[in-house]
Amino acid sequence: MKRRNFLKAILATSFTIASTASVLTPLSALAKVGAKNRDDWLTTGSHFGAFRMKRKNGVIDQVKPFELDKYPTDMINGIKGLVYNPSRIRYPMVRLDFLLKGHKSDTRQRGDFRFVRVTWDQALTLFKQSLDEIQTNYGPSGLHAGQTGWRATGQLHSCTSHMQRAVGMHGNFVKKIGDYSTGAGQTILPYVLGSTEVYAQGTSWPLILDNANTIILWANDPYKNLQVGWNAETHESFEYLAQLKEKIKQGKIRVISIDPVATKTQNYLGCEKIYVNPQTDVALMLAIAYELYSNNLHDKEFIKAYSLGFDRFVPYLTGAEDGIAKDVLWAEKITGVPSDVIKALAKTMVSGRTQLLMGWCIQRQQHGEQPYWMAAVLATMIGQIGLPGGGISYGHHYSSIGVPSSGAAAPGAFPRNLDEGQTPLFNNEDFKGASSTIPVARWVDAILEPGKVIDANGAKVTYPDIKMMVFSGNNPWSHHQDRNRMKQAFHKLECVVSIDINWTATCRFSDIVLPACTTMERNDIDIYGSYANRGVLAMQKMVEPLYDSLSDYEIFTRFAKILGKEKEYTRGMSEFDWLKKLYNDCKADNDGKFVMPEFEQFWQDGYVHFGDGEPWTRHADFREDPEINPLGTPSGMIEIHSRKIERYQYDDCKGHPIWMEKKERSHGGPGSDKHPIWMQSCHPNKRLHSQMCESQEYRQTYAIQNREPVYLNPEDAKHRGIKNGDVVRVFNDRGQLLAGAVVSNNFPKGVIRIEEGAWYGPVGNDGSVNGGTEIGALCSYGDPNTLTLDIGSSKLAQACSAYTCLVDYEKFTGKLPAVSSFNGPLEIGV
Ligand SMILES: Nc1nc2c(c(=O)[nH]1)N[C@H]1C(S)=C(S)[C@@H](COP(=O)(O)OP(=O)(O)OC[C@H]3O[C@@H](n4cnc5c(=O)[nH]c(N)nc54)[C@H](O)[C@@H]3O)O[C@H]1N2
Ligand SMILES: Nc1nc2c(c(=O)[nH]1)N[C@H]1C(S)=C(S)[C@@H](COP(=O)(O)OP(=O)(O)OC[C@H]3O[C@@H](n4cnc5c(=O)[nH]c(N)nc54)[C@H](O)[C@@H]3O)O[C@H]1N2
Ligand SMILES: [Mo]
Repeated sequence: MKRRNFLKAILATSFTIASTASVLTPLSALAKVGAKNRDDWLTTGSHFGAFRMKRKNGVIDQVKPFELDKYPTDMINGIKGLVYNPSRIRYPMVRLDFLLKGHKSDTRQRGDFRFVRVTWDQALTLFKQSLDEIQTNYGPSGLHAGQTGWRATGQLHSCTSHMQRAVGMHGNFVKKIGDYSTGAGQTILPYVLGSTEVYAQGTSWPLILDNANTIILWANDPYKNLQVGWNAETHESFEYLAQLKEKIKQGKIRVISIDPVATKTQNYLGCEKIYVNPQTDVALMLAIAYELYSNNLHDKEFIKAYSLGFDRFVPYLTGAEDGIAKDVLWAEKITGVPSDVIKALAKTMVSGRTQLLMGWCIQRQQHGEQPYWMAAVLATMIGQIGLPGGGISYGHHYSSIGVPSSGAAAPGAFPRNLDEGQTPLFNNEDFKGASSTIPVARWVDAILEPGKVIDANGAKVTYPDIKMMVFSGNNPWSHHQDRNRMKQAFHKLECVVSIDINWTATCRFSDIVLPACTTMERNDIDIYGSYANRGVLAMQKMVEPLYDSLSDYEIFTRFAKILGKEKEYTRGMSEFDWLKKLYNDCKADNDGKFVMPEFEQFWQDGYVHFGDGEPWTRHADFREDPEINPLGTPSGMIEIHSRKIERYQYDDCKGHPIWMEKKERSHGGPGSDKHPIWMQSCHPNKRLHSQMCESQEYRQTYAIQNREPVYLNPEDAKHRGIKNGDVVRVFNDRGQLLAGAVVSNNFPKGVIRIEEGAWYGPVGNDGSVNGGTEIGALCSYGDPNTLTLDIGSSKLAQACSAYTCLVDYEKFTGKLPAVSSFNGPLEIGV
């Protein structure tokens, strides 16, 4: 059938389901799509680190870590599977009913996985027509294309930028503020310490190792989480963790990890551990503060010289205000930490130099602002902020923070926004009274309750009436909370577009799906070592894009052409023109400071090294002179009490940090009589969120009966008749999933872990893929966000609260459905 008659014909024909997912093309058949023969080692980079790769017969054959990477992650073994796997999107595809009825389609069919193959031209034209329809009927408040996520590394092809620039050339759209990672933390800390802190470079590891007597790892698992980075990761932090391990062994540094579970870092370092009941850290911090205060161990000089509002906080601490002293006995009941342990911990913190290293997990829960604020109060009372090896950090588990930066200028990126003077086709800025920016994790709320006014960070946000969403470089059907609520919201959307490499659940619940290629199928450059900024890395194409996939640059160049704006989009430059420009701009910025060869030489070498950086202490300048170097807070001081926040008059974020009960909490908290188990959905040890779940062979290194592992406490599991390797049904009133049991002493009673990023694979009661549309459908693989709670952290940050989540579980005894997550759609033939 001629392609141009395709759409007409499709409207006239009845459909049969041709086959479930196409069979994976054997590697040998892919050989013919290989790039021109260059079978020497090529260089590329990824969130997982930099690699050298070698082809054989046009197929990626060997992958080895970059020479400078002394601590490569095990995930290197999953890299090849990112390119070759059955989840790859092969062609542009359109959901069957959307192809038939466009914006009047039956949106309840979304998720039934029936898609039709179309040409790139057809897909991009449909995409543009949908945008036309939305802009015409609703204006920019009807379109949300503002979500971001862990798009692949690379300064040129960074896919979300491409999508937003191109869609922005068509018209304006709703955007987001904040992120899922640190939503609560990055909102509260500017009030307290004057910057987000979470994304700031921290005190250098060498200074911490030389000066700290005690390191507190609070909700922090760096040994797991430093395997990946925002840019190509160098893994230098692992050298410092190795030194730390040695120092612990020699008795030179004490490391105390405060965490409900035994973490990978604890097991690696062999450090001390304090178990705390989930979500109760603020109570523990308050009791430490009470100990310090009542024993006169707090640093009164420092508090006076560098902070504001301690006097407003003390009446709450002592109970003068509410009749409850936040003492160790009070905290013991809530936290499960024995009073003598709290007392000893308080004493330890003020004897010698103490470095607090906070993880991010405890602010991804209801009232997640509070532990971050209270930790800053504690650090202020200890009085070592601004000293090497003392004070507080909120980032040493992330992207090389703490590794001294080279100080070089990093290469810039392809522009996300329109160039100066460019205007969109639909030049309309009328959001009809709704907000044009909404808190990142509240978009599902907005779809469900358009027009609703909420509080957010001292302002009012009016939810726009979102009718269309475009996703690129993020996977909301992995990262967002409460799948069944998302299904309800998606029923209300007229059109959803996804640009991705793989058939993620987000694509499954979309109408137009566009295949992007991986970084191994295009040329790019990246910063080597996020915060370390160790150099510039060439990302050299290994193979041509598989199937019909294209680079994000090419996808949106073609799209811009349909808009009549190709030149505006590309500035008339090719992929290599851009790479040269980004490189040469960086070279000019570093002129006279860092030597960079000509582009051609760099491309041949694959790398430019900037050298090591200088050790540095966070907040040292503030400590040195708080008047000349004030913090960015309203007062320039550390704000233990914030007048600004107090003036907002929020019931869930007051003028100073307080302990508040959670909506759901295990260990005797609300909801625990019905669903007694706390589910933590921590970041995966062998993935980056949902990325690499598709890497088939590698997934088998951890999957249990093809399912995502659920980590269980031995006693709890035994009580439920469950042993290692069983399939378990985990459930609450929001949803249900299957997962494979791993019984482990690392997990205490009342706590389970299912790592986020496990691919959602809903099935109907009969096990069918189509049945995945049902509200309450069973997830066949084990996506924890089938169960999580979708509420804002508080009126302040309105951030993701995924860790406020109770569940129960049982041995699964029904007929085991096949996993529906990985094989792509049911392709409809005509
Ligand atoms: N329950 C629970 N939920 C969580 C969390 C949690 O701890 N618990 N953590 C939250 C946090 S901190 C985060 S950061 C988010 C992460 O959420 P996301 O950033 O959405 O997660 P990823 O799985 O990395 O999604 C990236 C998507 O981009 C696609 N992609 C990668 N490279 C390219 C490319 O070159 N082109 C195109 N077009 N697409 C590409 C990938 O295939 C993938 O589908 O999850 C959040 N959700
Ligand atoms: N391998 C790998 N590394 C990653 C990522 C990945 O996907 N894979 N993602 C990256 C991203 S985007 C982010 S945002 C960071 C996430 O960084 P974090 O959010 O810090 O990481 P998590 O591992 O989810 O959680 C850290 C620790 O917090 C503990 N914890 C959870 N709840 C509580 C609590 O109530 N109290 C206490 N005391 N402890 C608690 C957990 O048990 C866990 O050991 O990781 C980054 N690094
Ligand atoms: Mo994150």
